[in-house]
Amino acid sequence: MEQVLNYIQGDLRPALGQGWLDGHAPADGSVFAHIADSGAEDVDLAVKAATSALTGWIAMGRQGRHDALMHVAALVERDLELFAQAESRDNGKPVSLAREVDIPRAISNLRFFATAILHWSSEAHITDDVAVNYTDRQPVGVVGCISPWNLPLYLFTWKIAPALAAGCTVVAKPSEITPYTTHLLAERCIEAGFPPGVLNIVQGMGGKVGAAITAHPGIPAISFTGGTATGARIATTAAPMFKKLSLELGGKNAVLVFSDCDFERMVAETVRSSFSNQGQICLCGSRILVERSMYERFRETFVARVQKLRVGDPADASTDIGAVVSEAHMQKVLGHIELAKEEGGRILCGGERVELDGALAEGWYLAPTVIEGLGPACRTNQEEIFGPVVTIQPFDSEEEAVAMANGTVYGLASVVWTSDGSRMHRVARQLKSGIVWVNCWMLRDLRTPFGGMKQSGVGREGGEEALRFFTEAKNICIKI
Ligand code: TXE
Repeated sequence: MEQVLNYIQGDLRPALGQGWLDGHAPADGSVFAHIADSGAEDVDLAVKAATSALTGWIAMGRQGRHDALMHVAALVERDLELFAQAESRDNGKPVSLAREVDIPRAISNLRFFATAILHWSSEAHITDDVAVNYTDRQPVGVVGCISPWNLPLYLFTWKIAPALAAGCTVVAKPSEITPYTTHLLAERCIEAGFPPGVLNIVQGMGGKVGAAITAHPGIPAISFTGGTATGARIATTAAPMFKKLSLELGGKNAVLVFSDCDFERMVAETVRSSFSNQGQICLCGSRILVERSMYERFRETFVARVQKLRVGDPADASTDIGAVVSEAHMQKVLGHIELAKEEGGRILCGGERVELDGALAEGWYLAPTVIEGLGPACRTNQEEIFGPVVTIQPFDSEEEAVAMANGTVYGLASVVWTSDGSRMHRVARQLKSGIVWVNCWMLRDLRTPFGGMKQSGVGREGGEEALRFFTEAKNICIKI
């Protein structure tokens, strides 16, 4: 049995309490690893290590931190195939996706922020002939980074890279459901001679490790990605302690399809935005709104394409849809499909578990599911499902489409398909979401602000936004 250990003060070690959790392979339901089941005492050890490493890490300067991060990135790139296989086994995603998206983007995150810190500068404000003000941005200190299971190494590095580049030291917690590649990362940090204590990874349950990070008085800032309910719990603990908080939470993203769009491109991308990573990306479009004049054509073409997607072994290069992340999550998604039926939804395709043969018979597979016949206010169109399930709804006017898109408690991302240049801007500006993609999806530039409105989150990640989050701005005013 493989072991997923804590990485504290530069060493790999089991939890102080010696407890272990099971690590499952969604492809076949087997247990392949034991994960350190850590607690508050392990977090405390990690905070002590991070606190003593802080001064030395800052003293290494931007160039030193850049070099250290680039070294780790190079080792991950050297072992890209190993990381991709491991991510696929732990998460159930097709290995092709891990190879083409997850791991390359994790490497890009490390390199992007390692380089960004070299170019980053701060402001000066000249107060007439009276004074000079300049903004000094110093690292916040020891920060907590808590990440989810859907894009394990990708979202983990999205947080730790800017924190480390900015000069913070880190106590990080990956999801207990998909921790394996962070263990591999820790091994690469050791190989690279990364300074001990600068990055600490504490494995284990959210309610224990995550809660201990959130409540620890030695951690003044928390960056979290995960469910909205967990985000609310973290905010409840952190707010009275006046911690800085960055929360990237759930979504119920709308795709607005206008009849003047490029139909072929739109359908191909909408299949992708619906079902990539088994629909387990916070940016997936789960409510597809289609202008009525194109609705029938869209439905026929879209459903036919979705039915062609191959659900199968994540290790197989021809697989489009792998396994969902856990049995509990599969049951949750199936529960949402039952609810949709009770609400009067018609299942146009999918709607059930897929049972594969042989060694994969116990795996957690779901058929990509398209549902129609539900209004915007029902629970199916309001609650995040986070699986391979989308609804389609017709609309009659631009105003109605915008109102439907904005009509949930979430506001993470939206997608607009149109060829009308004026409409692109008009609609994009009215949508209440932190990200609007026009005629594309998941096209990412790491310099752009990333995050959600309403219950999709607080704060922004990405580029300078992330570097600002991990630093405290101090204005220094000098009288001339
Ligand atoms: O998230 P959780 P899960 C959404 C999606 C999904 C739901 C649950 O709707 O179905 O969240 O997913 C840690 N204090 N998203 O179970 O529980 C936990 O261990 C501190 C959206 O993964 O929020 C993990 O490391 N931390 C999303 C991380 O929080 C706690 C991506 C996320 O876990 C904690 C994934 C606590 N009390 C899921 N409880 C997105 N927006 O990208 C748990 N954790």
